[in-house]
Amino acid sequence: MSEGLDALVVGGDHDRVVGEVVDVVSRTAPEIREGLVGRRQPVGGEANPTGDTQMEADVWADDLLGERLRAIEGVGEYASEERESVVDCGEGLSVAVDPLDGSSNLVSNNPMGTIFGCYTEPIPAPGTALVAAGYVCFGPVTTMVVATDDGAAEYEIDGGDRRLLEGSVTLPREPTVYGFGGRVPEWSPEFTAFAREIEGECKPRYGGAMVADVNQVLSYGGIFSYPALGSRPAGKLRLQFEGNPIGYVVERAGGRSSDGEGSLLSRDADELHGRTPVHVGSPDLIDRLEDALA
Ligand code: AHM
Ligand code: MG
Repeated sequence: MSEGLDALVVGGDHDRVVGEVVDVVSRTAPEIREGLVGRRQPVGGEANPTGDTQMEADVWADDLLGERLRAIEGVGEYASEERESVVDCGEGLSVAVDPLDGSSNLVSNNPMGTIFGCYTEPIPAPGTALVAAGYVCFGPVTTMVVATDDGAAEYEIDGGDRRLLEGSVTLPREPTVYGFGGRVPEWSPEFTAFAREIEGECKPRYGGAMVADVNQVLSYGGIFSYPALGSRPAGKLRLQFEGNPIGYVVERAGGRSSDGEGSLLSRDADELHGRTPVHVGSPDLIDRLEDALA
């Protein structure tokens, strides 16, 4: 296992499996990055199981990660945002992946990421069953944040190597940036009123890829939300592949996550592709948001 991860204890028998999952995701990241060339168009205009446009790179990255993660002894299930159903592969941890989060940014060549979560229960599972989660951020350089119950660490990925940047990622207390998804007329009056307050306190930074938008909240402090919308009362983002893993990472970095009422991690997991409003960031701002929405 690379430098730094051993500082993050997963516990029990899960250490080795989580370590291998992290290794596979980080070793595959440079290949995914290179393989994006020539795969930036939609797959014959088709939609993925949740109705969004599937890009050629989405399918390709899912195949690559799926094949490698399923081969790990101790991975019992593989689930992906790009697949209709969960793939059973034996006994062990259930791994949920969003192979290319924010892949609509392929068209405009903006940042994207890969998200993963390791659950101790069959998927769909609640966030309380996560023992590790993380993401790769394909920005100007490739970085990775990995969280376990012990905390969060950030790495730079250079070729096949994962180099530790920060062994204890901590969300800055002072809020600086915000990014809110969806069209403003679709927001509830309560969320709109909260957004007006935040606009006076922080700088807008919304890029259309949650991984990159959350990564800057972890870097500078602030808040990211994809709220409930008039046309989508459950919001856009999926609990298994996006809300839970990102909520887990932010909480382990000292922030808070919320579905508008309480931690994303305590939300019931009823459907594989179920959606949820997602709010993550500095604890004070998430407290204020929950008060505003109450
Ligand atoms: P995807 O996983 O299919 O790429 O969709 C999720 C992405 C998130 O990364 C991002 O926060 C959101 O969709 C952006 O949506 P919008 O285009 O409505 O701003
Ligand atoms: Mg996504």
